[in-house]
Amino acid sequence: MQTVVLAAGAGTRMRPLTDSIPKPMLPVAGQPLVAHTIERAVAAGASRIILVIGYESDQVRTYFGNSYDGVPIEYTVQPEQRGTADAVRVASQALADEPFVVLNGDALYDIPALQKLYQNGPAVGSYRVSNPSSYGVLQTDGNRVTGVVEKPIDPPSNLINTGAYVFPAETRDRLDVGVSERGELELTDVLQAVCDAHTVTAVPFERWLDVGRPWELLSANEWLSESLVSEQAGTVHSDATISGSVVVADGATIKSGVTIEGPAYIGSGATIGPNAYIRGSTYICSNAKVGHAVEVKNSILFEGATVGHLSYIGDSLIGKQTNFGAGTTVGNLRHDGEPIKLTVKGKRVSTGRRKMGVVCGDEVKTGINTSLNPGVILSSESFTTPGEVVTHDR
Ligand code: TTP
Repeated sequence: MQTVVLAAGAGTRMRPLTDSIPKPMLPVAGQPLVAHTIERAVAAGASRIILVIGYESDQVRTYFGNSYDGVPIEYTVQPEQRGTADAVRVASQALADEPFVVLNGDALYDIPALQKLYQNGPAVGSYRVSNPSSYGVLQTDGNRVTGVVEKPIDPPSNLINTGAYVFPAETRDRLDVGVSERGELELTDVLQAVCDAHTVTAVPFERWLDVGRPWELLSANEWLSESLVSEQAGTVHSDATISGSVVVADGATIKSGVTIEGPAYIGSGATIGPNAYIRGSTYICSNAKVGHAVEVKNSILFEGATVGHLSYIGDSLIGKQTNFGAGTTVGNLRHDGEPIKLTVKGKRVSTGRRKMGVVCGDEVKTGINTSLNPGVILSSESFTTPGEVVTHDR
């Protein structure tokens, strides 16, 4: 079935990680986030992908080209991010007069449920949560969706909208919606109109993740690392110890005395060791370097990031071309055991995680023996002085 994947957003809640990378291209378990969404769509029955792009769109085009796994990819550009209904309206010009699927390009869906969704249109993917009030909540009558309410104080169900839809062909005539309370043209208003005119089925997802904020990128990496299949295309020293599912991509080098406990993905051109320790859902992107006596746990080191000597990095996101000085240590746990908070668009937000380290933009430089407190955000091109203890964002 023809499938629209929404990937035009600027990803402002992900900053500084999205300073130079569009959110759909953020690295997760060996490939960009939206590649996982597309891979899942293809496994579920997508016959053609229409990718809506906008912010830093060239990076998306360059990565995918004209197809993914034999399925053609076409691009439509949404010039201004006016909302999800507007994004689908832009894509609708490329749609054939047939039912179509819409997926959020920054969401991950479990494949069996996505397959069911493709086979049961008109449909919307639902996910059961204990705190529905902060989401779009589905009104249901048995399996039938009768409506959707945004962030209700008194939610009509525990089923939230996952941003996965199968729409009837005539929905293309319903995409001109009014501006919502939050000032956007929203697909949920389209969904409401479709629910009024058709029988729309709720298809429950067992697993679903909306990747909007930095710690959700870590969660995405944890989830998708579960299905990594070991591969050793790169060079692995005979004195290195590798266990669990570990991908050593072509051109990667694992030096003497390194221990890697998978799942882990070591990208092409990356160098690990000597004597480094990598563990727990870690993705070392291409051309990144992890040197002597460095431990990296449950983290993503973006392209070209370097942690040269005597450092600890836990539960962290380290931006492109960042350089950590020798002895840089990341704190990832509060002594009172409370969940770590992070600042998102100026507001302190609980990550819900007991373990969370730091979020670093591009080209950050830390001085030797820098200590970074849990939940600290370092903006792109910022630096710390030798011996500094960083307790606040910069
Ligand atoms: P959001 O996560 O709501 O928006 P965003 O990606 O711009 O992120 P942020 O709020 O942090 O700035 O978007 C949901 C999905 O819809 C996501 O895959 C991006 C896509 N989208 C578009 O394609 N066009 C749009 O105009 C908007 C608002 C979102």
